[in-house]
Amino acid sequence: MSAEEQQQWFDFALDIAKRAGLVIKDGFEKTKTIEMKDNPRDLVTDTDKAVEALVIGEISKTFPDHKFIGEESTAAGAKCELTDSPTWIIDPVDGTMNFVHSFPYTCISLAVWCEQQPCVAVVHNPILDLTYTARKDHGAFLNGKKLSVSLKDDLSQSLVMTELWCRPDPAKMAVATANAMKVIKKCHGPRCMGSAALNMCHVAQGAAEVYYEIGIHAWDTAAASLIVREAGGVVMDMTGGPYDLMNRRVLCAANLKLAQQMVELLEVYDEDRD
Ligand code: LIP
Repeated sequence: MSAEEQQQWFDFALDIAKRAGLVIKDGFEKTKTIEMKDNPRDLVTDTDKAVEALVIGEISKTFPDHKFIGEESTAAGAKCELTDSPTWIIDPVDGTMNFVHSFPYTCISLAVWCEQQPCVAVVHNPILDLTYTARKDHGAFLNGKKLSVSLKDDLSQSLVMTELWCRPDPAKMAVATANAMKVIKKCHGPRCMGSAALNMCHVAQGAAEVYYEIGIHAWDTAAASLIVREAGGVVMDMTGGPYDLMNRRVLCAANLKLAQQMVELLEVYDEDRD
């Protein structure tokens, strides 16, 4: 990837994210057409589908050789495969449950990965007008203001973000519940807001110190993982191993000391890879 390509991809990503944001905002207060995917809490709306179609359609016109990994395309049967080619990884509406309830914590998450590394990221919440951006080696920003993670490195003084939802598998539910109980006792406060991408962006801006979750997908973290790292934070697997875009879990923190405290605290389980 050249510097010119990175700038071109970033400019295009920011523009299409803002255009997609208008579609999300238009649908936000309206009655939604809602379908259930894998379980009663895994939802998709007409807006999710319309946004992904808009984004892929526009990108394909400008970058016909680029590849895509999209939440709704994958749900419709498209292959979820990351190659060395420039790949746009799209969550058209992250926090769909929030969108369905008109709870203003929802966003489009858009990343470009090249040679299997993130190089451009945009996470845009059109309801609260919050636009998180990053280009590899160029820092992370919120509405154009440079971001830096929190300086706290003591878990007992940290806000820890995660999501609490009912896992149909009792063994997985037991792990998630045990983790939540341990975190509640050890941290300053837990926060569950319904969007992985925005949770990670709050770590990047220093509003929270940690986010972890098992059960997310590549499109949930593909953009925000770059935003956290460019803001000085760490992104890794919950086992302490390297971040794995496709393994359905993530741990991000303001610093390695906090991340290590979380690795020692948390149990993990495996999900089928994306
Ligand atoms: C959501 C994630 C969230 C997770 C939800 C859901 P979606 O993504 O952002 O972290 O807990 O189950 O996966 O489905 O709204 O794009």
